[in-house]
Amino acid sequence: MPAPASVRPVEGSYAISPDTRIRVSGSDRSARPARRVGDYLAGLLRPSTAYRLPVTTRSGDDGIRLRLTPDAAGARKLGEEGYRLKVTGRAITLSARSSAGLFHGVQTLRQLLPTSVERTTRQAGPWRVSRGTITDVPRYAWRGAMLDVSRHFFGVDKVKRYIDQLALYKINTLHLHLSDDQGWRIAIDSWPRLTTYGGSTQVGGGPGGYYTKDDYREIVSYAASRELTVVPEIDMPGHTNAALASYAELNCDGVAPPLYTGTEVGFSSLCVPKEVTYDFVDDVIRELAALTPGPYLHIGGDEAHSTSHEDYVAFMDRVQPVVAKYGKTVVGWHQLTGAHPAKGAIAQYWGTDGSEKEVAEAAKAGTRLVLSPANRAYLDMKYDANTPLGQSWAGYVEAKQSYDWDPGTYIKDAPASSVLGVEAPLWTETLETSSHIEYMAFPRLPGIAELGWAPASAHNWDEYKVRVAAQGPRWDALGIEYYHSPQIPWPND
Ligand code: TNX
Repeated sequence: MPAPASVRPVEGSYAISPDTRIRVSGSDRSARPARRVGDYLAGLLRPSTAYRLPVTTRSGDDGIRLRLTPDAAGARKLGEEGYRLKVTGRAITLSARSSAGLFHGVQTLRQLLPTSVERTTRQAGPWRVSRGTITDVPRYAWRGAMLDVSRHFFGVDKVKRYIDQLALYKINTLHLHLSDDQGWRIAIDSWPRLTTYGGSTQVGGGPGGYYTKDDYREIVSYAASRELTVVPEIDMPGHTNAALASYAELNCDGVAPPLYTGTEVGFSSLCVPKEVTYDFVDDVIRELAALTPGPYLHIGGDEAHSTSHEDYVAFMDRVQPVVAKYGKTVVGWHQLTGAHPAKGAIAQYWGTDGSEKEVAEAAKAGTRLVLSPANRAYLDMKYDANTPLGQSWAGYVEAKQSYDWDPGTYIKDAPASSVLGVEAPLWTETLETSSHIEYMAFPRLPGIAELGWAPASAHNWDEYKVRVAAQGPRWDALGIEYYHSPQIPWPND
């Protein structure tokens, strides 16, 4: 899970034993990326197997071999993130062109082992892996998950926990919704009140919180260690009450509104005609870009109901070049396509039927699309009327509804080549803890991950539901409290 592109099974198995070594190829320096993945794999396997599993650069034809082969004949087709996993009676050989490919291959290897491998105490084994060859490449380059840390704040450890869960299903993009009406969550040195005041509460009036720059760097580097790129979002010009409350001069009337702890949307706007607005935006984007090794910066742009259309267009015309000036590619919610998306911009679609003409037109003109249809990919939608958490404005989204659509043909009249990938957003108006996150994300998240990774030809609900069911015991072992969807034949239910 997600379904691999190609699997060729062979009779028999390889058994990981107390003597197994993890061999990483290459001389010291060139072996470094493979060694990182080797260390990560050893860290996963040691607690439950209680084997030593030394990671070594000494070559050999046995053990678990991680090979970085960027230029090998035949490796080309593995692309940036693909891998080949070959299991014989004597060795497990994982090859890829990049550490990302090796890392994704390790996630596959994990799933080939008994679910008890996920436990953190010593388990019985044996640790057998079926023989055969898996050759696997993703369908899409952007396989994302978004976490809204504004409506409720989630600290570094909770974000890391979610990152580990995303990595299981080869998600490679973590979009953090860092600002909204209810809270500003990332320290900006030139506008300190954004966090000290604007970050001091959340939905329901709790204490909120924010990331210092060091906290944020820690998230970015942890994500990188799991081969995820962080895409930071500052939502503008709407969804800005926390900023407007922190600095009176950002308001057209010069009066700071109170902090906001409710869940209405669409009532706030930066002041488009004021010059100070662009000083503010420039400072925020400059500081955020400096914290961002990835290529993307998300500027929001949704639900700007308190900004006139004319102002919205003027604002986006001025702000997109600022993102480019600081070396980043613009991402915006799909309302950006109603303005003038910059060359190379990415629009994130969150509608519910793919019929918006301006989205298709922008796609034809070169805007790339990330698909997050709210009635499919929104992890904060209730599963059914009885779901205790979440919202239902886009309807109920059960597991099948979430999985059963095709990103390649979803937006009417958009070229399939404009689709960069998929993303599962998790808005947190009603969510406060890691268990809340997990209950909403599982089992839907792996379904969206599969739409992003598996070839379209593998798409089949009846087969998918059996494969996702098999993940349940793994989630139990990992301490993930998932929703036991009645549509899925869980083995333990
Ligand atoms: C719509 S989706 C929003 C968010 C809410 C979400 C709740 C989008 C771009 N805007 O502000 O949190 O619905 O489901």
